[in-house]
Amino acid sequence: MERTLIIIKPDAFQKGATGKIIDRFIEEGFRILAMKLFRFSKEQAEKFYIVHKDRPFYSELVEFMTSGPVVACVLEGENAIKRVRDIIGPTDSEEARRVAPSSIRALFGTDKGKNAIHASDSKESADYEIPFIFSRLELVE
Ligand code: IDP
Repeated sequence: MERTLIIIKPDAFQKGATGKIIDRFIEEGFRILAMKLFRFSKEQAEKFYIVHKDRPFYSELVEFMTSGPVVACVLEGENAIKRVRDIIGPTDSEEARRVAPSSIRALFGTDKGKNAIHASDSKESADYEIPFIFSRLELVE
């Protein structure tokens, strides 16, 4: 069993896609261990995405992620990190519509930046991201 973090980004939350996205993960058999609606401060978003601090899109990413509320969930399942990454599709929503038309980014994303959803991309990321957003008390056992 593996745990991963997803964040429904401000674009998807704003267009009312939260329920459909969460439903998709339930249908795919994942167990929800935690869920939270909140809005990132600039400092929190900078720290959450610190691995990208030297990438050219870092400030754009931080600005986008602080532009409105988000919904974060911890999902549990076998091989959850890889399976969730497959379900969300490639980073660029346009590419997702070409190569993975039923993926979440294909269905709800706009482009490479506004791409509807975040998901941990490795065990190391999940181990950083889950406790960044949730305390132990907020995770059901
Ligand atoms: P990922 O979310 O698929 O793992 P990363 O390359 O880790 O993709 O980038 C993190 C996030 O940064 C993306 O989900 C997207 O929101 C944003 N991003 C990535 N590349 C670009 C870009 O070229 N322009 C603007 N935003 C980008």
